[in-house]
Amino acid sequence: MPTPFDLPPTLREMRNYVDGEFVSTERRFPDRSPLHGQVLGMVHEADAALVDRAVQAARRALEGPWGRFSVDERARALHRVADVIERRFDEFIAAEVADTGRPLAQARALDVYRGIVNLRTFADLGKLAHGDSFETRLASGQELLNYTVRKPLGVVASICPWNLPLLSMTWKAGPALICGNTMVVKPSEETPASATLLAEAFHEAGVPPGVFNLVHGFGPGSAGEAMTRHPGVDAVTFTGESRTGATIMKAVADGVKEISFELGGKNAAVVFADADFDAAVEGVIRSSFTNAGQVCLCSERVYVHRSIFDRFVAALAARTAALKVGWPDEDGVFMGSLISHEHRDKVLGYYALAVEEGATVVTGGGVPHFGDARDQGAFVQPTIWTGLPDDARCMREEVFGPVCHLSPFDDEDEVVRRVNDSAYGLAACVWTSDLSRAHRVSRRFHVGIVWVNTWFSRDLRTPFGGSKLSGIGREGGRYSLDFYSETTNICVAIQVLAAA
Ligand code: NAD
Ligand code: 6OD
Repeated sequence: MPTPFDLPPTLREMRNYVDGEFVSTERRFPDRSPLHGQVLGMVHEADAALVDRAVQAARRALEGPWGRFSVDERARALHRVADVIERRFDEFIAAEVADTGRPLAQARALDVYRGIVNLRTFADLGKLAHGDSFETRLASGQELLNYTVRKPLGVVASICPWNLPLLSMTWKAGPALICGNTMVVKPSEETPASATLLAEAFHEAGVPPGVFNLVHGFGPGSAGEAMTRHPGVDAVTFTGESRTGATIMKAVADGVKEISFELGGKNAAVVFADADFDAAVEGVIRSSFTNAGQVCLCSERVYVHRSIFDRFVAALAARTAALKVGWPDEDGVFMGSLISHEHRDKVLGYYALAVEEGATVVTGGGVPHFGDARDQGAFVQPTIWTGLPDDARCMREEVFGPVCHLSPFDDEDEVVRRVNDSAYGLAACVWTSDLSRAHRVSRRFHVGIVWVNTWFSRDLRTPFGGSKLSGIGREGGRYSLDFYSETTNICVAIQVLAAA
């Protein structure tokens, strides 16, 4: 068996990064491996006083050097950070894999790669941000020129989840910083490692102190809550569970802060009878089981046309049972562990609940037994259910594990209604070879993102986000630039009229 993954020695103590310095604290918590349950390193928890120092440093940087940088200078700084990540690629991979237990190949192709691409994309897009201008003639004859200017929102608090740690942090830091904001960033308590390396990358790239501050800790009663309640924070960008979003919304209400929320999902995939069968099977494998189902965009509800239902269930089950689960560096491994043993208990709780609710477990439904050290890891089997009614809890609540339920459907109106019958509204997938149908049903789904005959990849200039419990607002491309900017309209009289 290969050696269980550990953090690089430099990450045995993970400190906060405030005002350009790495800051130790008295209070520390362990970062545990989901692969073997042992402590990987100690994390220095920020208290409210350190969060306050971070917010004040961010405010000084906003009014100081960063505030005076041109957009070109900010873009160059972000490119330098991306260069450092590229140079230290293997350390970032090691950090991401040790914290999450995911396959090395995924960390390479998705997590760390997107960390670099996010920063570069927004560095370049920021230079294209522009405003509006309107010329107006009033009934009085008065002519006006209106034009808008973009300014930073100010100090942005960014609270991130554990499922795609580096991707989420850079997805927010790229646009926030290119728009001239400064930041206080909190990674999930489950994934402090790549965040600590990201702070090192900002330091090494020579980004001025206070522009990017990192605080470690938890939510309630810890750094997360202190960030949302701090009066010096101007905006909060949060990705995580819908329930946490509701708590944060209440915390920021008194300060009437700007918010952007990317929250949970209970996404559907719809397979029509005319779909390319094999492509749809592979597509559902990817959309249901990538990252062990711990992607907000994963399909947990799959609706398959009745005429191909039995064949599809059999094909998907055979493919699923053959998926390799194991250590991050095993040949051909598709799925690593879940994020933690606690999360495994939650997922296994849903596996048991589904059976109580009357599901047929087509494949999986438990933990794999390896008979070696992998039995210490937070692994679960990829799982397929059938037979649940649409109102079962397992059909309505986000499991956030490698599981999907397959239901048959008979016609288009019915399936659109069932897809939309959800408290969430993040994403959907459609598998069909009928182009008209693809366009027709896609626009009827109450979600922020629809993929047709594919899943996950998209152009980063497009809007990303969800409706209903899945979030508020859109990020991506100009949508991010708009969220992270304060827009002022300036209205100028072309002629100064006495009575105007
Ligand atoms: P979570 O809500 O438990 O935690 C997210 C972050 O919020 C963590 O950093 C946590 O410490 C912090 N936090 C928790 N309580 C807080 C509080 N009261 N005040 C301030 N901060 C607080 O989410 P998670 O378990 O880390 O992530 C998984 C969830 O995130 C899933 O529901 C998933 O669907 C969702 N998610 C959504 C998207 C999206 O783009 N829509 C992307 C990734 C993850
Ligand atoms: O692809 C992205 O840009 C993105 N923010 C993905 C988030 C996935 C959620 O788990």
